[in-house]
Amino acid sequence: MSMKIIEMHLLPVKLQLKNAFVSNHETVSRREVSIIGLKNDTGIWGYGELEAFSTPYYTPETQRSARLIIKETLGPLLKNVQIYQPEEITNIFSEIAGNQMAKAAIETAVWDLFAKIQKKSLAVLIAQKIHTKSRRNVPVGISIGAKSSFAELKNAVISANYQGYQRIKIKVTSVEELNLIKKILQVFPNSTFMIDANSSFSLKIASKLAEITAPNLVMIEQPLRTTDFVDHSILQARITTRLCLDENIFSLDDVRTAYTLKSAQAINLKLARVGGIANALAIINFCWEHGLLVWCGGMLEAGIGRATNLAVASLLGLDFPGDISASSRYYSKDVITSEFMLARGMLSVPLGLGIGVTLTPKYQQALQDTTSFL
Ligand code: OSB
Ligand code: MG
Repeated sequence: MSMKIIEMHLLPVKLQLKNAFVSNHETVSRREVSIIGLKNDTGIWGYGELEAFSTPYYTPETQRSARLIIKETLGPLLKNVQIYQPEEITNIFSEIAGNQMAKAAIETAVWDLFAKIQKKSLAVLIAQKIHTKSRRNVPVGISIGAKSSFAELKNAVISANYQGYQRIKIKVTSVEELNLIKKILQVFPNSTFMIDANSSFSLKIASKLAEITAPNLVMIEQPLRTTDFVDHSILQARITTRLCLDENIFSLDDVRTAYTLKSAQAINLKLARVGGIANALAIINFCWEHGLLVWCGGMLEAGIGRATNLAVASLLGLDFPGDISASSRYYSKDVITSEFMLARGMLSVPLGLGIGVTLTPKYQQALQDTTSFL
Protein backbone atom coordinates (compact mmCIF):
# COMPACT_ATOMS: atom_id res chain seq x y z
CA MET A 1 0.00 0.00 0.00
CA SER A 2 1.41 3.35 -0.98
CA MET A 3 0.06 6.88 -0.95
CA LYS A 4 0.51 10.48 -1.91
CA ILE A 5 -0.11 13.38 0.39
CA ILE A 6 -2.42 15.83 -1.31
CA GLU A 7 -3.07 18.39 1.43
CA MET A 8 -1.05 19.74 4.36
CA HIS A 9 -2.57 21.95 7.04
CA LEU A 10 -0.98 23.66 9.99
CA LEU A 11 -2.90 25.09 12.96
CA PRO A 12 -1.13 27.02 15.74
CA VAL A 13 -2.82 26.61 19.12
CA LYS A 14 -2.11 28.14 22.52
CA LEU A 15 -2.93 26.15 25.62
CA GLN A 16 -2.90 27.37 29.19
CA LEU A 17 -0.90 25.14 31.54
CA LYS A 18 -2.68 24.48 34.85
CA ASN A 19 0.57 25.23 36.67
CA ALA A 20 3.54 27.15 35.32
CA PHE A 21 6.43 24.76 34.61
CA VAL A 22 9.81 26.03 35.81
CA SER A 23 13.12 24.80 34.40
CA ASN A 24 16.56 26.33 34.01
CA HIS A 25 15.69 27.39 30.46
CA GLU A 26 12.42 29.21 31.04
CA THR A 27 9.10 29.23 32.85
CA VAL A 28 6.32 27.95 30.61
CA SER A 29 2.79 28.99 31.54
CA ARG A 30 1.25 29.14 28.08
CA ARG A 31 2.26 26.34 25.72
CA GLU A 32 2.07 27.03 22.03
CA VAL A 33 2.06 23.97 19.74
CA SER A 34 0.94 23.52 16.14
CA ILE A 35 -1.24 20.71 14.90
CA ILE A 36 -0.33 19.36 11.50
CA GLY A 37 -2.92 17.55 9.42
CA LEU A 38 -2.01 15.61 6.27
CA LYS A 39 -4.66 14.31 3.87
CA ASN A 40 -3.71 11.46 1.57
CA ASP A 41 -5.06 10.62 -1.88
CA THR A 42 -7.79 8.38 -0.43
CA GLY A 43 -9.06 11.10 1.90
CA ILE A 44 -7.53 9.77 5.12
CA TRP A 45 -6.04 12.24 7.61
CA GLY A 46 -2.88 11.81 9.65
CA TYR A 47 -1.95 14.10 12.52
CA GLY A 48 1.25 15.32 14.09
CA GLU A 49 2.22 17.96 16.61
CA LEU A 50 4.98 20.54 16.28
CA GLU A 51 6.67 20.61 19.69
CA ALA A 52 9.09 23.55 19.40
CA PHE A 53 8.60 26.14 22.12
CA SER A 54 7.69 29.77 21.47
CA THR A 55 11.24 30.83 22.37
CA PRO A 56 14.63 29.26 21.48
CA TYR A 57 15.91 28.35 24.97
CA TYR A 58 15.53 24.57 25.05
CA THR A 59 16.34 24.12 21.34
CA PRO A 60 17.16 26.52 18.50
CA GLU A 61 13.82 25.95 16.78
CA THR A 62 10.74 27.97 17.69
CA GLN A 63 7.09 27.58 16.72
CA ARG A 64 7.39 30.38 14.17
CA SER A 65 10.71 29.27 12.67
CA ALA A 66 9.55 25.67 12.43
CA ARG A 67 6.22 26.56 10.84
CA LEU A 68 8.10 28.56 8.23
CA ILE A 69 10.44 25.64 7.46
CA ILE A 70 7.50 23.25 7.28
CA LYS A 71 5.59 25.45 4.84
CA GLU A 72 8.45 26.70 2.69
CA THR A 73 10.94 23.85 2.72
CA LEU A 74 9.80 20.48 4.08
CA GLY A 75 6.19 20.33 2.89
CA PRO A 76 7.11 20.99 -0.79
CA LEU A 77 9.61 18.08 -0.71
CA LEU A 78 6.63 15.70 -0.42
CA LYS A 79 4.56 17.20 -3.23
CA ASN A 80 3.58 14.55 -5.78
CA VAL A 81 5.83 11.99 -4.10
CA GLN A 82 4.55 8.41 -3.95
CA ILE A 83 5.34 7.10 -0.44
CA TYR A 84 5.65 3.37 0.18
CA GLN A 85 6.94 3.31 3.77
CA PRO A 86 6.93 5.96 6.52
CA GLU A 87 10.75 5.69 6.90
CA GLU A 88 11.16 7.27 3.46
CA ILE A 89 10.25 10.67 4.91
CA THR A 90 13.44 10.80 6.99
CA ASN A 91 15.52 10.07 3.88
CA ILE A 92 13.74 12.73 1.84
CA PHE A 93 14.26 15.29 4.63
CA SER A 94 17.90 14.33 5.19
CA GLU A 95 19.10 16.85 2.58
CA ILE A 96 17.80 19.61 4.88
CA ALA A 97 20.12 20.41 7.81
CA GLY A 98 18.80 20.42 11.38
CA ASN A 99 15.21 21.51 11.98
CA GLN A 100 14.43 18.25 13.77
CA MET A 101 11.17 19.39 15.33
CA ALA A 102 9.82 20.70 12.04
CA LYS A 103 10.75 17.38 10.41
CA ALA A 104 9.24 15.33 13.24
CA ALA A 105 5.90 17.14 13.02
CA ILE A 106 5.41 15.96 9.43
CA GLU A 107 7.11 12.59 9.86
CA THR A 108 4.99 11.52 12.83
CA ALA A 109 1.84 12.51 10.93
CA VAL A 110 2.93 10.27 8.03
CA TRP A 111 3.40 7.36 10.47
CA ASP A 112 -0.12 7.97 11.78
CA LEU A 113 -1.40 7.84 8.19
CA PHE A 114 0.42 4.57 7.43
CA ALA A 115 -0.88 2.92 10.61
CA LYS A 116 -4.38 4.00 9.62
CA ILE A 117 -4.17 2.64 6.07
CA GLN A 118 -2.71 -0.62 7.42
CA LYS A 119 -5.63 -0.69 9.87
CA LYS A 120 -3.51 -0.94 13.02
CA SER A 121 -2.54 1.23 15.93
CA LEU A 122 0.63 3.30 15.65
CA ALA A 123 1.95 1.42 18.69
CA VAL A 124 1.62 -1.92 16.88
CA LEU A 125 3.10 -0.57 13.63
CA ILE A 126 6.14 0.79 15.51
CA ALA A 127 6.60 -2.43 17.49
CA GLN A 128 6.56 -4.47 14.26
CA LYS A 129 9.24 -2.23 12.74
CA ILE A 130 11.61 -2.90 15.62
CA HIS A 131 10.67 -6.59 16.08
CA THR A 132 9.21 -6.32 19.54
CA LYS A 133 5.71 -6.09 21.02
CA SER A 134 3.66 -3.14 22.15
CA ARG A 135 2.44 -3.10 25.76
CA ARG A 136 -1.20 -2.15 26.38
CA ASN A 137 -0.39 -0.37 29.65
CA VAL A 138 2.71 1.78 29.97
CA PRO A 139 4.34 2.64 33.33
CA VAL A 140 4.99 6.37 33.50
CA GLY A 141 6.70 8.99 35.62
CA ILE A 142 6.23 12.66 36.33
CA SER A 143 8.51 15.66 35.89
CA ILE A 144 8.14 18.23 38.66
CA GLY A 145 9.17 21.82 37.84
CA ALA A 146 11.87 23.46 39.95
CA LYS A 147 10.76 24.49 43.46
CA SER A 148 12.58 26.95 45.67
CA SER A 149 11.16 25.83 49.03
CA PHE A 150 11.39 22.46 50.74
CA ALA A 151 7.69 22.51 51.70
CA GLU A 152 6.58 23.08 48.10
CA LEU A 153 8.85 20.37 46.80
CA LYS A 154 7.77 17.91 49.48
CA ASN A 155 4.09 18.55 48.70
CA ALA A 156 4.70 17.99 44.99
CA VAL A 157 6.41 14.65 45.75
CA ILE A 158 3.63 13.56 48.10
CA SER A 159 1.07 14.38 45.42
CA ALA A 160 3.03 12.49 42.72
CA ASN A 161 3.29 9.44 44.98
CA TYR A 162 -0.39 9.64 45.86
CA GLN A 163 -1.31 9.68 42.18
CA GLY A 164 0.84 6.60 41.62
CA TYR A 165 3.63 7.86 39.37
CA GLN A 166 6.33 5.21 39.17
CA ARG A 167 9.26 7.59 39.03
CA ILE A 168 9.67 11.22 39.99
CA LYS A 169 11.92 13.64 38.14
CA ILE A 170 12.75 16.91 39.86
CA LYS A 171 14.03 19.94 38.01
CA VAL A 172 16.94 21.79 39.51
CA THR A 173 18.31 25.22 38.61
CA SER A 174 20.77 25.96 41.44
CA VAL A 175 22.95 24.38 44.13
CA GLU A 176 20.42 25.54 46.77
CA GLU A 177 17.70 23.51 45.07
CA LEU A 178 20.10 20.59 44.79
CA ASN A 179 20.44 20.64 48.58
CA LEU A 180 16.64 20.52 48.96
CA ILE A 181 16.51 17.49 46.70
CA LYS A 182 19.21 15.80 48.76
CA LYS A 183 16.87 16.00 51.77
CA ILE A 184 13.91 14.77 49.71
CA LEU A 185 15.86 11.66 48.73
CA GLN A 186 16.19 10.82 52.42
CA VAL A 187 12.56 11.62 53.32
CA PHE A 188 11.17 9.33 50.57
CA PRO A 189 13.47 6.27 50.53
CA ASN A 190 10.87 4.16 48.71
CA SER A 191 10.30 6.48 45.77
CA THR A 192 12.44 6.39 42.65
CA PHE A 193 13.91 9.77 41.75
CA MET A 194 15.90 11.45 39.06
CA ILE A 195 17.15 15.02 38.77
CA ASP A 196 17.03 17.17 35.62
CA ALA A 197 19.35 20.17 35.65
CA ASN A 198 18.60 21.39 32.10
CA SER A 199 22.22 22.52 31.66
CA SER A 200 22.33 24.63 34.83
CA PHE A 201 25.66 23.41 36.24
CA SER A 202 29.35 23.29 35.35
CA LEU A 203 32.29 21.09 36.30
CA LYS A 204 33.00 23.54 39.11
CA ILE A 205 30.37 21.77 41.19
CA ALA A 206 31.41 18.24 40.17
CA SER A 207 32.15 17.32 43.79
CA LYS A 208 28.68 18.50 44.89
CA LEU A 209 27.15 16.31 42.19
CA ALA A 210 29.32 13.39 43.25
CA GLU A 211 28.05 13.74 46.83
CA ILE A 212 24.38 13.51 45.98
CA THR A 213 24.49 9.78 45.27
CA ALA A 214 21.65 7.79 46.87
CA PRO A 215 20.10 4.35 46.26
CA ASN A 216 16.80 5.93 45.19
CA LEU A 217 18.43 8.40 42.76
CA VAL A 218 18.62 6.64 39.40
CA MET A 219 20.13 9.35 37.22
CA ILE A 220 21.03 12.99 36.76
CA GLU A 221 19.82 14.45 33.48
CA GLN A 222 21.75 17.06 31.49
CA PRO A 223 23.75 18.67 34.29
CA LEU A 224 26.10 20.55 31.95
CA ARG A 225 26.02 22.78 28.91
CA THR A 226 23.93 21.83 25.89
CA THR A 227 26.18 20.50 23.07
CA ASP A 228 29.01 19.58 25.49
CA PHE A 229 30.08 15.94 25.45
CA VAL A 230 33.59 16.31 26.88
CA ASP A 231 32.78 17.77 30.30
CA HIS A 232 29.88 15.34 30.69
CA SER A 233 32.39 12.55 30.09
CA ILE A 234 34.76 13.97 32.72
CA LEU A 235 31.87 14.32 35.17
CA GLN A 236 30.57 10.80 34.50
CA ALA A 237 34.02 9.41 35.31
CA ARG A 238 33.95 11.24 38.64
CA ILE A 239 30.48 10.29 39.90
CA THR A 240 28.75 6.97 40.51
CA THR A 241 25.24 8.12 39.59
CA ARG A 242 24.29 7.62 35.94
CA LEU A 243 24.25 10.68 33.75
CA CYS A 244 21.49 11.05 31.18
CA LEU A 245 21.67 13.35 28.15
CA ASP A 246 18.66 15.27 26.84
CA GLU A 247 19.46 18.65 25.23
CA ASN A 248 22.58 17.21 23.53
CA ILE A 249 20.79 14.50 21.59
CA PHE A 250 19.50 15.53 18.16
CA SER A 251 20.53 12.40 16.25
CA LEU A 252 21.93 8.89 16.34
CA ASP A 253 25.35 10.47 15.75
CA ASP A 254 25.00 12.36 19.04
CA VAL A 255 24.13 9.11 20.82
CA ARG A 256 27.20 7.45 19.27
CA THR A 257 29.34 10.35 20.44
CA ALA A 258 27.95 10.07 23.98
CA TYR A 259 28.56 6.31 23.96
CA THR A 260 32.09 6.55 22.59
CA LEU A 261 33.16 9.34 24.96
CA LYS A 262 31.25 7.77 27.89
CA SER A 263 29.47 11.11 28.41
CA ALA A 264 26.37 9.38 29.76
CA GLN A 265 24.83 6.00 30.52
CA ALA A 266 21.25 6.97 29.71
CA ILE A 267 19.42 8.81 26.94
CA ASN A 268 16.25 10.85 27.27
CA LEU A 269 14.70 10.22 23.86
CA LYS A 270 12.32 12.81 22.48
CA LEU A 271 10.79 12.07 19.09
CA ALA A 272 10.52 15.74 18.28
CA ARG A 273 14.11 16.55 19.17
CA VAL A 274 15.54 13.73 17.02
CA GLY A 275 13.41 14.39 13.93
CA GLY A 276 10.73 11.75 14.36
CA ILE A 277 9.95 8.08 14.75
CA ALA A 278 12.40 6.50 12.27
CA ASN A 279 15.37 8.23 13.91
CA ALA A 280 14.00 7.38 17.35
CA LEU A 281 13.86 3.68 16.42
CA ALA A 282 17.45 3.77 15.16
CA ILE A 283 18.52 5.33 18.47
CA ILE A 284 16.58 2.75 20.49
CA ASN A 285 18.25 -0.06 18.54
CA PHE A 286 21.69 1.43 19.10
CA CYS A 287 21.06 1.90 22.83
CA TRP A 288 19.75 -1.64 23.23
CA GLU A 289 22.76 -3.06 21.41
CA HIS A 290 25.25 -1.01 23.42
CA GLY A 291 23.75 -1.18 26.89
CA LEU A 292 22.66 2.45 27.18
CA LEU A 293 19.46 3.01 29.13
CA VAL A 294 17.01 4.71 26.76
CA TRP A 295 13.62 6.06 27.81
CA CYS A 296 10.87 8.23 26.40
CA GLY A 297 11.00 11.89 27.40
CA GLY A 298 8.35 14.55 27.07
CA MET A 299 8.03 18.26 26.56
CA LEU A 300 4.60 19.31 27.75
CA GLU A 301 2.89 17.85 24.69
CA ALA A 302 -0.75 18.38 23.89
CA GLY A 303 -2.98 15.40 23.06
CA ILE A 304 -1.64 14.51 19.61
CA GLY A 305 1.99 14.60 20.73
CA ARG A 306 1.21 12.69 23.92
CA ALA A 307 -0.51 9.93 21.93
CA THR A 308 2.48 9.69 19.56
CA ASN A 309 4.93 9.49 22.47
CA LEU A 310 2.83 6.87 24.19
CA ALA A 311 2.90 4.68 21.07
CA VAL A 312 6.70 4.69 21.19
CA ALA A 313 6.86 4.35 24.99
CA SER A 314 4.66 1.25 24.73
CA LEU A 315 7.54 -0.73 23.14
CA LEU A 316 8.37 -3.79 25.16
CA GLY A 317 11.97 -3.20 26.23
CA LEU A 318 11.60 0.57 26.61
CA ASP A 319 10.70 -0.16 30.19
CA PHE A 320 12.02 2.74 32.24
CA PRO A 321 8.99 4.97 33.03
CA GLY A 322 8.90 7.97 30.68
CA ASP A 323 7.97 11.63 31.14
CA ILE A 324 4.44 10.98 29.89
CA SER A 325 2.06 12.05 32.61
CA ALA A 326 -1.75 12.04 32.66
CA SER A 327 -3.51 14.73 30.60
CA SER A 328 -4.95 16.22 33.79
CA ARG A 329 -1.48 17.25 34.88
CA TYR A 330 -1.04 19.68 32.00
CA TYR A 331 -4.01 21.46 30.40
CA SER A 332 -7.63 21.91 31.44
CA LYS A 333 -8.62 22.09 27.76
CA ASP A 334 -6.60 19.84 25.46
CA VAL A 335 -6.97 19.46 21.67
CA ILE A 336 -8.35 15.90 21.69
CA THR A 337 -11.70 14.41 22.76
CA SER A 338 -10.27 11.87 25.23
CA GLU A 339 -7.97 12.06 28.25
CA PHE A 340 -4.97 9.99 29.20
CA MET A 341 -5.72 8.81 32.70
CA LEU A 342 -3.37 7.27 35.22
CA ALA A 343 -4.32 3.85 36.61
CA ARG A 344 -1.88 1.99 38.88
CA GLY A 345 0.91 4.25 37.64
CA MET A 346 0.22 3.44 34.00
CA LEU A 347 -1.38 5.02 30.96
CA SER A 348 -3.18 2.73 28.55
CA VAL A 349 -2.46 2.90 24.84
CA PRO A 350 -5.56 3.85 22.83
CA LEU A 351 -6.93 0.89 20.87
CA GLY A 352 -8.03 2.82 17.77
CA LEU A 353 -6.20 3.05 14.46
CA GLY A 354 -3.08 5.20 14.18
CA ILE A 355 -2.47 7.41 17.21
CA GLY A 356 -5.94 6.39 18.40
CA VAL A 357 -7.06 9.85 19.50
CA THR A 358 -9.33 12.38 17.79
CA LEU A 359 -9.14 16.18 17.61
CA THR A 360 -12.12 17.93 19.17
CA PRO A 361 -14.63 19.07 16.49
CA LYS A 362 -13.54 22.67 17.09
CA TYR A 363 -9.87 21.98 16.36
CA GLN A 364 -10.61 19.60 13.47
CA GLN A 365 -12.79 22.26 11.84
CA ALA A 366 -10.23 25.00 12.43
CA LEU A 367 -7.47 22.80 10.97
CA GLN A 368 -9.54 21.94 7.89
CA ASP A 369 -10.43 25.61 7.43
CA THR A 370 -6.77 26.60 7.03
CA THR A 371 -5.55 26.63 3.43
CA SER A 372 -3.42 23.68 2.45
CA PHE A 373 0.16 24.76 1.82
CA LEU A 374 1.04 21.84 -0.40
O1 OSB B 1 14.09 18.70 30.05
O2 OSB B 1 12.88 16.97 29.89
C1 OSB B 1 12.99 18.19 29.84
C2 OSB B 1 9.58 19.88 29.49
C3 OSB B 1 9.87 20.83 28.53
C4 OSB B 1 11.15 20.90 28.03
C5 OSB B 1 12.15 20.05 28.50
C6 OSB B 1 11.85 19.10 29.45
C7 OSB B 1 10.55 19.03 29.98
C8 OSB B 1 10.14 18.11 31.02
C9 OSB B 1 8.67 17.83 31.15
O3 OSB B 1 10.90 17.64 31.84
C10 OSB B 1 8.28 16.46 30.73
C11 OSB B 1 6.80 16.37 30.52
O4 OSB B 1 6.32 16.65 29.41
O5 OSB B 1 6.09 16.04 31.46
MG1 MG C 1 15.45 17.17 30.31
